[in-house]
Amino acid sequence: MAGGLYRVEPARAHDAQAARLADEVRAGLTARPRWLPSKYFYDDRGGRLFDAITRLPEYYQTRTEERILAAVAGEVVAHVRPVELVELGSGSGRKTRLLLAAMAAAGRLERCLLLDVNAHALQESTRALASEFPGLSVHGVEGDFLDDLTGLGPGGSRLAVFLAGTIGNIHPADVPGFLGRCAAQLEPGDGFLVGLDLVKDVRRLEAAYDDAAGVTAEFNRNILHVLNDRLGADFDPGAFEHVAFYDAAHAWIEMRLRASRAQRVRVPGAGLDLAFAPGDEIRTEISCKYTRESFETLLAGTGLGLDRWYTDPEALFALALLGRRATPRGGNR
Ligand code: AVJ
Repeated sequence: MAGGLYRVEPARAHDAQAARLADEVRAGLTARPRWLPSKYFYDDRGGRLFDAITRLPEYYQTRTEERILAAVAGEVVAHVRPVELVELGSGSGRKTRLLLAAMAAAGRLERCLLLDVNAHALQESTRALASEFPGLSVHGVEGDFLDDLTGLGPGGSRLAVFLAGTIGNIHPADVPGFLGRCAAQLEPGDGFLVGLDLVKDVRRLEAAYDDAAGVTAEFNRNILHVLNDRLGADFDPGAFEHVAFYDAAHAWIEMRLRASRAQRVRVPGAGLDLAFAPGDEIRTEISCKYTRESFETLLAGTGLGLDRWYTDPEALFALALLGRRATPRGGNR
């Protein structure tokens, strides 16, 4: 029970975060097509709904990734030899333990740094990890992986991980820039383990985002609850229908909310007064599906190279172990 040290701090002041939310919502809901950043799914209720998704029969991603990770954590740690684990978008942090245990077994575990948008989830997981791993120093940074990476500080003997296929939420055109910024927080020899959902049968993909129990639908509508809570909006989430489909040309799942009737919505915190016609849609998420080839293409010039590619027997999901190269050729801004 002898707990290690832990602390949580915001990457930027809370009023700056609130201003960013208002700006992003204003930009997204006045754009055509309308859209919202998917990081706003994850308030406490959204985090619980996502945890419920991970246990659905249709949502193969989490259990498959966990199986791969359990099999390869030791090899990843032996390859990178890290003293510090950094997790981007850590959420409830379950898979973090597998990696920390492998680092502890190698006798090199010192620090763990978690970056997540949900401060409560960070409080919970940092406290739990500090008590489970004696002597471990755990640091939580409340922020998002697109804007707050520099809050992670410099690398060195660092293994960074970005699991669950969350990189799929980033538009492929923005992935090389994102990877370059990740590389900038790493030193040569450091590792970056990335979870990727793979291209597969369309029915299997679509079922994973439109489950029979309706949990994903409720998760999707939760983003409207978040705008109600944080911006004083008066969305009626029940007046929006869950839409999820695979766009083969882009190789991504797209989730939308579709107005089921005409309605007016006020979003005072973003200064908006919106009119929706029946059938009007808001895009709430893209979740890109990769192949080894399509992902490797995005690595060029990022300062990261593919060291290992791990997958399950059915090739549903992959873990790509990237290594920080000594000579990046630009692309890290
Ligand atoms: C947590 C971003 C990996 O894209 O599959 C689950 C989120 N959205 N069901 C994903 C999600 C709908 C999930 N990630």
